[in-house]
Amino acid sequence: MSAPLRLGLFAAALAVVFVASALAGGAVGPTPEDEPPEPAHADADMATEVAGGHGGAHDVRGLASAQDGLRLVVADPELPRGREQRLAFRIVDDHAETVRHFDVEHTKRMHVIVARRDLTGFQHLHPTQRADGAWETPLKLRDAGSYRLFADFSRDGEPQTLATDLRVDGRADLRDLPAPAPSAVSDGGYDVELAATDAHPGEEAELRFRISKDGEPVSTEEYLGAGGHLVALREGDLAFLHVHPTNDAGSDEIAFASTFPTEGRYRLFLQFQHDGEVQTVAFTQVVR
Ligand SMILES: [Cu+2]
Repeated sequence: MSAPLRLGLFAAALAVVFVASALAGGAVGPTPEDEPPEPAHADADMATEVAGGHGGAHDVRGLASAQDGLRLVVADPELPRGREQRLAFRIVDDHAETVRHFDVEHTKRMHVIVARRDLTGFQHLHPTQRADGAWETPLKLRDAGSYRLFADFSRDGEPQTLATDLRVDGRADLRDLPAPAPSAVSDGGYDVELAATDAHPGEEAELRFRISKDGEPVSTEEYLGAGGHLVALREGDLAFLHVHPTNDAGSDEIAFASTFPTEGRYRLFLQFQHDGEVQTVAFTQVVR
């Protein structure tokens, strides 16, 4: 296939994903905004646009701390090991003013994803906004090493994912990415199967997860306006893909449409809710 044709197909695929997410976003309906401060917790939601809303084939998200006139600034990127600390950050514009207004996306105005560089230690948090516009959340990083912090939000209808590094001093015991496997167990003991998919760069792939516990199918509860939440991070540079669910809650199967931008290995972090508890489970996906 010629390069321009490939690029064209990829752009078309992106456009389809973007339209689908825009429709789904509209269907979420009224959501609590300016919610009272709540304890941040690792939870799921969402799902949206793959690789950004600007339609460019090279518009992979989460690789930069500044983009489109916005910048992510962390007050103190050094955290103690294994001890909860308050992490504070702000989004500033190109006049160095703190941005205060954000769109509600997946029922929240700010989503934070944290993962260590070796794709362990995944956390999904919802920080609270202070009166001065800064965001803060308690954060505990269990192991030493370099972590990636993603701030995922939408402003004036433009989805953005900015990222920067956090570090925990000490000797990091880095792990290899686990080999692809058809099943995995969530942190709360749910069995999750991923239907085999052939994923190719720039082509939409369907990711179908089936959930059970003690051999019985489990229907997921709605969480942050969706049946489940999936983040895909690319091995190596931790490029960020926020993937959209294609079915609702209330089924033992959660399906997502995802367009992986390049070959490589990706770590998929699925979150779903059952019995009021958010579950997290991870899979390795090869794209070639
Ligand atoms: Cu979130």
